[in-house]
Formats: sequence, C-alpha cells, structure tokens
Amino acid sequence: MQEERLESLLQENRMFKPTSEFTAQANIRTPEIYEMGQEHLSFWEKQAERLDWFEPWKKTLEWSPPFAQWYLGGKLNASYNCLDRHLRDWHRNKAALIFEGENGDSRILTYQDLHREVSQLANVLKSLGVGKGDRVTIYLPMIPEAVISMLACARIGAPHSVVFGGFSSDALRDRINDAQAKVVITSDGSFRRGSIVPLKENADIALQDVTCVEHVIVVQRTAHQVNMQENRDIWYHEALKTASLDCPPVPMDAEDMLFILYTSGTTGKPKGVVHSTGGYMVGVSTTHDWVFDLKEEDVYWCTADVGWITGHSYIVYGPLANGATVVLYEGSPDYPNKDRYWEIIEKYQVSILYTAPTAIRSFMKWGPSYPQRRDLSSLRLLGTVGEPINPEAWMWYYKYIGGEHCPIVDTWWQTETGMIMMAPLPGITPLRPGSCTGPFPGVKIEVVDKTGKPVPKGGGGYLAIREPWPAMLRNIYGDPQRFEKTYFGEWPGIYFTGDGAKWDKDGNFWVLGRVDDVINVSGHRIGTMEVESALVDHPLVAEAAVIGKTHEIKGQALTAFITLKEGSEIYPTLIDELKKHVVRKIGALARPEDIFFTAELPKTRSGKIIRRLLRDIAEGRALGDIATLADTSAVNFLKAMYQD
Ligand code: 6R9
Repeated sequence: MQEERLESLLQENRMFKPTSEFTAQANIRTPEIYEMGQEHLSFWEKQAERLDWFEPWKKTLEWSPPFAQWYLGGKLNASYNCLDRHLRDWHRNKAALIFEGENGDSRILTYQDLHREVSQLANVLKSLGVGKGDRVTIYLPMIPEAVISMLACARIGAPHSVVFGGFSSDALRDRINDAQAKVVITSDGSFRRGSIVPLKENADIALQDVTCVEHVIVVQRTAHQVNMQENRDIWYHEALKTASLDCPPVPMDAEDMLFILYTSGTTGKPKGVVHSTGGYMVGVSTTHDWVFDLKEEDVYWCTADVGWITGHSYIVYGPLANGATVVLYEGSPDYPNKDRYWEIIEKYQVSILYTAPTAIRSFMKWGPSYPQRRDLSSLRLLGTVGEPINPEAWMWYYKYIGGEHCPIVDTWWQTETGMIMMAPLPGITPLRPGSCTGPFPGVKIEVVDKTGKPVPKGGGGYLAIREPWPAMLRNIYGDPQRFEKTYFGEWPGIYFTGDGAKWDKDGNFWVLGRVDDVINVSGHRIGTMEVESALVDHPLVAEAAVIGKTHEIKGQALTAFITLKEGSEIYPTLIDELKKHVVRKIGALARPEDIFFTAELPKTRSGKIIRRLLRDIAEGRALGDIATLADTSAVNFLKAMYQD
C-alpha cells in the first residue's frame, strides 16, 4: 500500500500559494519565523510568554534523554489560563462554548459561565476527597460537562484520564485500574443516531472489578432510568446546587502532570501517555493560534471527540487558552440528515473547521448536494488531522467546502506529541494536496534510515524528531521502561514516531502511515495485538492475526484471520458472534470488518505470524519474499480461500 500511495503522491504537483488577501491579515506573515524557530530554546522561551504564570520559570529546558523538562521552576494553572484570565475585560461575556446536541438542543456558555461551573465542580471534587495528584476518569459524551470536568480537574491539580465514550466497559475498567482513579465522572447515557448509549450501565459493569474508585459523579443527559449506588454515586446537577462558586486555582509546577490519555501501541496493553502542564499549554496555545490563524471573531469548530488527543488539545486547552469561541457537537455527521455539519456551520456561522480525512471521504461519497444546500460562506480556513489525506479528498474539501478560497491546514501530530508538529502556516506556506508541508517553527523533524541518519531530500524512511519540544509526552504512566524503549529505543535521543514518510526536493513531507503494528481506522489508532487478544479470549479461538486493509472511507479496516481450537466447528453465526465479542471487549471502533477462518496462519520458523503476508493476501497483491516461511501450505490455502 505504501509504495502505491507513494507513487501516486509523487506525481502530485498541484500547489496553492497563500492569496495576498489572506497573507495580509494572517497572524504569521513573514517566513523569518522559521529562522527564529531554528533558535529552538529562545523561540520556545518567547512563546511561553503568551501564558499567565504565577511564578516565572528559571530554566527553559533540561534534556536528559529520554526525559525532558520544560520551563523548570515555573508555576501556573491550566484552568486559570483557559478561564480566569479572560474574565478581566469584556471577554467574560464572550461565548466560550457553543454546544449543539444531537437532538438540536443547544447551550451557549460564556467564559464567565464556564468559569462558574468549573469552579463549582472543582469544589465538589474536593469535597469528595480529590486533591492534587489524584486521578479522575472521565467517561462522557460530547457535552459541555466533558470540558467542564477536564478543567475542574486541572483547577485542583488532579490529572484527568478521559476515556472515549465509545469504549466498552472492559476497556474502561482497564483504564480506570491502570490510572488508579479515585473518582469517575460519567453520564446516564449519550445520544447516538437517535438511540441511547448506556454509559452509566457500562461504568457500573466496569466498576465491579475495580477497588480504587470511591465515588461516581453522574451527569443527567438522556434522563433514562439508571441505578444509583448509595454512598458511591452522586448526581452532578444536585451536587452543583450547593457548591461554592469560589475555587482558587492550585499553582502547579510546569512539570506537574496535567493528564493521562490512553492510546494504542504495538502490545496488547494501551499506553497511558502522560502530559505536563507548562510545556503542553505553551505548545497547544501557540500552534492553535498560528496554524488556525485564530482571530477574536472566529467561530472555531473541531469535530473530534474530547476522548482523543485532538479534542484535548484543539477543543479544550489550545482554543480556550486563546480565548476562542468553540463549537461542541454531540452527534454524528449524518444524523438526522447527511447535511448536519453544514447545517451547524450555517447556524453558528462557523469560520474555522477542523475535521478528519475519513469524514471528508464520507462527504465525497454522499455527494456535493448536501453542502450545496447550506450557506458555508462564513468559512475562511479548513483543517484536517488523523491520517494521511489523499489528494482527491483534499481537492474535494477545497472546492465544495472551502469554496476554493479557504486554505487547508493538513496537521500531522500524535497523542504523544501533544501539539501539532507539522502543518502549513496558512499566511506563508504554499499548500500541496496530500502533504502536511513541513515542521512547525521550533520543531525539528527528519526522515531517517534504519540507523537514524537523515536520508537525502527526495528519499523515504522513518519519521523522527530530533529535538525535544514543549508538549512532548513525559512518560508512559507507571512504565518508564516502556516509554524509553518505545520512543527512544531505536536511536538514543531521537524520538521515533512509528510513521513512515518521504520528503521531497522542496522539503515537503509526505506521511505514508504507520510502520508498526498499529492500524489507523477512521483516524483512530488500534493495536493489532489488542484486537487479537480480544479474539483469542473467545472460547473457540486458538489463534488470531489482525491486519489493516485499505478501505475507501475508513482509510484502513480491520481484517482478522483465525484458527479455531481442535474439535471446534464453524457455524453460521460464529463470525457475527466474534465481531460482537471484540465490540464487548474493546468497543465498536475495533469491530473487524472481515473475519476469515484458516487451518493455519503463516509463520516464520521462529513462530512469529507474518502479518505482511496476510496484508498482501488481503490486498490481492503478489506475494513478496516468503523465504522465512516455515510452511508454505498455509499461504497457498489462504490465497485460495481469499480469491473465492
Ligand atoms: C492527532 C492524532 C497519530 C497517528 C500518526 C499518523 C496519523 C495523524 C496525520 C497522520 C498523516 C496527518 N496521522 N495526523 N498521518 N497526516 N495529518 O491523530 O493522534 O490518534 O495519536 O494518531 O495518526 O500515523 O502517527 P493519534
């Protein structure tokens, strides 16, 4: 897949220079900014001034690979930077959150409103015994209370761990246990395409095997009947009624943990990515301001879920630190109609839209009539994130959504990087459909070979980050060895991204996708091992191998190859049962698209499953080198089966 994509990309020579009108009004207008970025330390020192610090930092960076510390000795609070400092002038009455529910209900919270509710919830958390350093798990839909909960935790220095509402009770349980959370914040349910997802019920099941959680705060969203466990469960709205409005923000050390966010890796166990307070806030606020060219009057909408890093950095912390007006939408793009996004843009006069290539490919499939029936003239800038965008989807987005006048910022970054690492600066960088252009000022990214040496321009290899950056992950929660091995194990002192890429003669980067056992389904990272463990957990399954197969809309889809235990019979509903089993163990996002039964899996002589061969078979490609294969009959069998 990578070679094919690369070939077609290299023929891609369309280029869109910033228009003079856009440049004239842009936040960043001069290319010298890149030279300033070369002076890595002074550059990031200057950017830190955009935050309010209770105490100034004494040293910008302490780098003892793999551990970085930024803004040492500085004290600040993320919630103070997102809220309190905007209350000094008229901004207190500016809309901070514009919430649109799936049912069409809406709620607008000004910065003052948000500050009030955050302070109250922070006091409730304190009354439940949550203090600095205690972890809180948040399992909520895309409703204002999700943002409020994150900021309330930040206010009292309690790291949050947001778990995406689409995860199953098993996945939630593992994440609660790994973080040893003291409190869980959830809701009775969430609306999804007209039905109710029973979040509280999932949380109750998860908590059956958990001993660390003392209390559950329950937001009422769907108002259906749920069980409330005495002495443990508390209604959010009732607790807030009596909570004081005054909750002073706790001064945090720049290096104190702001949050943990779990993401998939190459082993079965998700990694708890740890982010700091100071460096993270500097990174997300600077990139949000410059990449999205944020203006006071903008209505900014990022369609990600707060359960992912994109939601953390570019719905909550970056935009609110910058005093933006942020749209928060609860539902799906096709509910009740396929023009829901465009309806929202028209309704709130959205000027900046940040979404994912997988969504754009769905819109393409539905056709331009849906955006055409709405007024999208308020849009002035578009963004994408989550996976490589194919040039055709880029062009469609540019034409039908951006009306051929909005720059598109293709932003490459990761849960671990915390902030956007590569993207155009829309006032100065020429756009190339399918390329995220190049690194943000102050970021040093290279394409390197197996030994960690940069390949010449025009070549391809692995994407690596040469210097530490402020928003980089600080650790994997509770597992510093895994942190070092995963990210700095290949080449000491150089961060390995897990992505393959090519840079062209002009220095533009073309990211090709993951080179490890991580699959990107609709922009969501899923580890093959996680799905394999879920499958072998089924009583009939002996072995499972999961691969990513190219998919028109999702980018990649999961295909599983399975061998059954001795004496097990295949019956008609087994495939369906196995898919359901994975959904129960992980969540709907990990449901395999296809499942194939086979007598054997292709393995190396040392017994490792050769996923590369399975990928070739699934993609219908000629098989590469099979010299390492222990038994070629398995491959012949699989090929014959696949072609049937
Ligand atoms: C922010 C986010 C990270 C992985 C990353 C890469 C892929 C993200 C991309 C992109 C090409 C882009 N990725 N943005 N690939 N172009 N603009 O998505 O974080 O969920 O951790 O995923 O997503 O493969 O390594 P995360």
